[in-house]
Formats: sequence, structure tokens, C-alpha cells
Amino acid sequence: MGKTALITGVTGQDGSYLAELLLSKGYTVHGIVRRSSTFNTERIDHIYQDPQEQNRSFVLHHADLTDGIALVSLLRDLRPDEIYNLGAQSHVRVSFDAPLYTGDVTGLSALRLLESVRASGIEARVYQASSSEMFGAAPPPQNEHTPFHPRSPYGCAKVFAYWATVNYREAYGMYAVNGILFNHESPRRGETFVTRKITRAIARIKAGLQDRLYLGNLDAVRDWGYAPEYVDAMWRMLQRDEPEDYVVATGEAATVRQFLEVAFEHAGLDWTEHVRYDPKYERPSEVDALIGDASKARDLLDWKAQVKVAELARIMVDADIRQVADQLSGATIRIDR
Ligand code: NDP
Ligand code: GDR
Repeated sequence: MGKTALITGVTGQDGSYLAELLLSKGYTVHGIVRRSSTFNTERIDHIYQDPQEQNRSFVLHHADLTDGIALVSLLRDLRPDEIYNLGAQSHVRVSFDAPLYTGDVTGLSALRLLESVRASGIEARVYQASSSEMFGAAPPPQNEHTPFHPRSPYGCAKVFAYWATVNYREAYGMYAVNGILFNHESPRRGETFVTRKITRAIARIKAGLQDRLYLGNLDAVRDWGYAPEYVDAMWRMLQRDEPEDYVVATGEAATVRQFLEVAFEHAGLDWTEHVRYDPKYERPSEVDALIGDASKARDLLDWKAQVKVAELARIMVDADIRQVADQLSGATIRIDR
């Protein structure tokens, strides 16, 4: 019998790659999808299995991380071996506009889920999607011992979720781990995060659909990796004998400006002709520099980032150019690139 996993946030960038990975390993994968008036399953449509099919290995359930009773009921029914808590209001800038909502969904919901595991009496291993945003103003390089100094409601919520996870491990002996992941991107990245905003704009500029791209702070330094590799690190964390927390990063730094340069150049464009500043995209308090030291993941998980920022930018530009071409030709949109 293969293992059973439950993924919250299965419709997101990471959830979709993780579902694919677990299915390829023979898992039965359950995902939580929240009700939406428009389709929100685009990233997982290619692995969707019709409810009429017998012996499905990929099953979706309507629920919401803010609904603790629904979580307990689901866990009692499914009794998963592994739970990956990827669901969140994950946009840092938006968290300043919706701080309480973000605190609830991104912070308190992690505790809700942990307590639901306890209340339902199951023995699941729990992965919590922690973030380099927890380090915030702490100078780089950041590792598992770096003190947290979050700079946004999102970062604060993730710090709460981090400590709730550690506390359930210490208090109840639960197998619960934090993966402290630095920024990771892909062609499935949400369109309002800076990398995807840039690569999507490049494709549209090339196709004559847009001319300008408005951005905020170009000096921020980030450690950008490739999402499919990062979900593999999540899985590895839950396969160890002992539950521990790990930083996952490439260790390579680039500014937003450098990402712009590489991405535009790959498309044969000059970014200075198209990019303009809009203060709307600045944050009330910014995180200046995140550069991860993932030596522990390398030593204990045998995990190392292969795709670095320049290759990542090229992968994303190529995918967006293909997607715009598909849209213009009326062809079926390719999600799996
Ligand atoms: P996305 O924003 O792409 O996905 C977030 C997911 O959470 C979506 O499936 C979304 O559903 C779901 N969700 C939001 N609110 C709720 C809710 N109330 N109940 C249930 N589900 C909800 O994020 P990523 O895939 O990029 O990231 C995955 C996790 O990892 C997040 O927790 C994020 O904060 C964290 N993280 C991400 C990093 C990154 O660089 N990508 C780095 C470090 C941490 P819907 O599709 O309906 O909106
Ligand atoms: P981040 O990602 O805040 O690091 O959080 P984002 O891509 O939003 O911003 C990265 C940097 O780019 C600067 N920036 C802009 N950002 C956006 N979104 N839009 C703009 O127009 C723009 N112009 C400049 C930002 O100021 C920032 O410095 C991501 C999310 O996935 C989190 O969920 C995750 O936890 C962290 O990465 C690690």
C-alpha cells in the first residue's frame, strides 16, 4: 500500500508541483481546494481525476484553512501519513493591506491544522511551509540559527506558524517540521510576484500587447531558486527519522535589477526602454537582502539547488513567450512546462 498525503494549497505553485511529485512516487494525494466563483484549479487541471473514476490517486476536497471543524473531519476521514501545509495568503505586499486576514490564514491556520491533527488522534507527519521572510531584517547569509526579524504582517504570521510547529513537536512529540524556503519561482508562479510579473511582461512586450512595466524597489536582493526542486526538499524532510527544521536556498544572490537584465536580454530586449517606477509597489517596510545558507539540507537531506537565477529567468521567459503565442493562436494553454 502506498502512502497517503494531504496538501493544503494544492492549487498554488508549490502545491501543484508537490502533487505531481507525490503521485510519481505512488502516493494517494488529497488536496484542499477553497470554493471560488471562478476556476482556481488551472495549475492542477492536467492531473485532475474525474470523481466518477474508480480508485483515484488524486482527490480534491472543498475546505478552507480557517474552518477548523472541517479540517478535523477531513483528517479523521483520510488519516493521511503526511500533511503538507502550503496554504497561505502568500503575498507580502498584500499582507500590509489585509494584515488580520493574513494573520488568520497564514499564521493561525497552521496552529488550527496542528491542533486538528491532535484532536483527530491521527499519527501524521506535518510539513509547515515556513519562509525566509521570517528573517526579514537579519543580515545575510541566513541559516537555521539566524534570529527572526520579520518586516511584514506576512512575515509575522509565518513566525507564529513556525513556533507553533516547533511547540507541537516539543509538547506532543509530533513529527512536525519547518522548511524555511527562500524565494522559488517557475512558469507556474503567481503573476503578481516580481519574477513572473517581469517574464510575463517580456512575453507581452515581444508580442506587441504591452509596452511598459511598472515596478517598485529594484535594489532588493533575493535568493531565487526553481520551485520543482524545492518541493523535493519538502518531501525529503518528512522521510528522515527525526523531525528537524531546514533552510532551503540556492545560496546565490541577485537584485531585482539583475533579474530584469538577464530576463530582458534573453528575449533580445533592453529593460531600460520599458521599465518605469511606481511607488505603489514599494512596501511600508522592505526586506533588503535574503541569501540562504542551505548546508544543513545538503548534508542531511542530500539536497542541492541545481537551477540558479540566470537559468531560472530563461526558463520563465521561454515559458511565458510560449504561453502568449498559444493564447494568440487560440491553442490550448499549456500549463505543464
Ligand atoms: P501560492 O500563493 O501560489 O499558493 C497558495 C495556496 O494557498 C493556493 O492554493 C491558495 O488557494 C491557498 N489558500 C489561500 N488561502 C487559503 C485558505 N483560506 N484556505 C485554504 N487554502 C488557501 O503560494 P506558493 O505555492 O508560492 O507557496 C506555498 C507556500 O509556501 C505558502 O504558504 C507560501 O507562503 C510559502 N512560501 C513560498 C515561497 C515561495 O517563494 N514561493 C517561499 C517560502 C514560503 P487559491 O488557489 O484558491 O488562491
Ligand atoms: P517576496 O516576493 O516579497 O520576496 O515574497 P515578491 O516577488 O513579491 O518581491 C520580491 C522583491 O521584489 C520587489 N519588487 C516587487 N515585488 C512585486 N511583487 N511587484 C513589484 O512590482 C515589485 N517591484 C519590486 C519587492 O519589493 C521585493 O523586494 C515571496 C513570496 O512567495 C512569499 O510568500 C515567500 O515567503 C517569500 O517570497 C520567500
